[in-house]
Amino acid sequence: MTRSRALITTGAVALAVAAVAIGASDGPPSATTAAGSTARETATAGYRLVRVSGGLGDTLFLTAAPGRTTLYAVQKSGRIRVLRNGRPGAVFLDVRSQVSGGGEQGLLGLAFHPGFARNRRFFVNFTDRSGDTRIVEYRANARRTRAVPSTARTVMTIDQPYENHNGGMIAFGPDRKLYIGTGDGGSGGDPQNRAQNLSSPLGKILRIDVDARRPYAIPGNNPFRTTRGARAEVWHYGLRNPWRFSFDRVRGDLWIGDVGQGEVEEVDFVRRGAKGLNFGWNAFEGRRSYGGALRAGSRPTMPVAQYTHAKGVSITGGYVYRGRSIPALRGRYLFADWGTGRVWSIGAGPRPRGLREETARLGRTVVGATTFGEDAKGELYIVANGTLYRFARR
Ligand SMILES: [Ca+2]
Ligand SMILES: [Ca+2]
Repeated sequence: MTRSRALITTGAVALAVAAVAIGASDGPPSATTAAGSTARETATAGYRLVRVSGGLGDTLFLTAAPGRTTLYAVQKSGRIRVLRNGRPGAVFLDVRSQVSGGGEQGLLGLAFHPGFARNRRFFVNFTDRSGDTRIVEYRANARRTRAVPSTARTVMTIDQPYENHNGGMIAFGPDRKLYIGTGDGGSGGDPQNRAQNLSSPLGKILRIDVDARRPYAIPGNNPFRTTRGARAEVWHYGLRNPWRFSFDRVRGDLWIGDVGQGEVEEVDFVRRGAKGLNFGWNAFEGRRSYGGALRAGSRPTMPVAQYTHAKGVSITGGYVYRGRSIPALRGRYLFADWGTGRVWSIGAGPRPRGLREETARLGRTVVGATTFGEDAKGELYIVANGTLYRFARR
């Protein structure tokens, strides 16, 4: 059975990210798992998850604009809403008429330019009516309360061979370049071996410069810029469907949650500035051999953490906690499983270590966790089944 991340809208707003059996029945898992408590884990440690509000509908990303306290909720069906007291308020952007709405399709990503306060630029990632990936730039109005539709400018279009595995994360790195996570294109098992093929933009993390030239320039130090037959945008490769990556706001390291095929969910780690890494898919699923051929002459970078489908279904990568309110979580990368709602953390640093499950300490699971969110102060949130939670001191 093949599994992938799917985003399934049921009814008007309910969102589910399903373990999909491709070619079989698609749907959310029928059972949830209770908090993964063990004898060593107690609820006495100093943090918990506080429910902030419900009503976030099909929100699958949450972020703040640089220097602003406002949180923005990205909704799969095509709108970005400004959160007011944790609830969706004013519409910042509406591209509902432009997006496709299949299981893993829709409005999938948002990145504010680091200079947003001055230049009002931001970028979105969505699948268009043809099912292809589009990165589009907009500018906000002078008060920065909503996008100006007439400023839309397509930065990049990526043909999608299948409906699933569209990646979707976009984020500016500490180097002010725009990073774009693409899935392997879809189906199951990466049948055309795109993730290991540098001539395909799929199964990659791409890196572009949106300041030097329009629509974008290739940064001079991209690793495959002069490699024959390679897409010059490629920064890392060998990914299956990176459902959320993030940069450690203190160290600048890159963390990737890569959704597994049928058995293994993984966390990948890249020290700041390292480039051209091959994360192994589809030769490896996690640390297990999967059977595909590695790109000739390359070596795989193995995950720094993984778990099997005994404990989860589909990883949702998070952030390194760099907020002030929870000392016990400071400097730890948090991630969750969409299907079972378990939460884990691992210590950030030059060599990540100390993987531990946090579910029991948090006192609850977060089944349906579509995304983490990091606010301007580095405090962290989770959105699960349309409900917003905040990590808080106990
Ligand atoms: Ca696809
Ligand atoms: Ca891998």
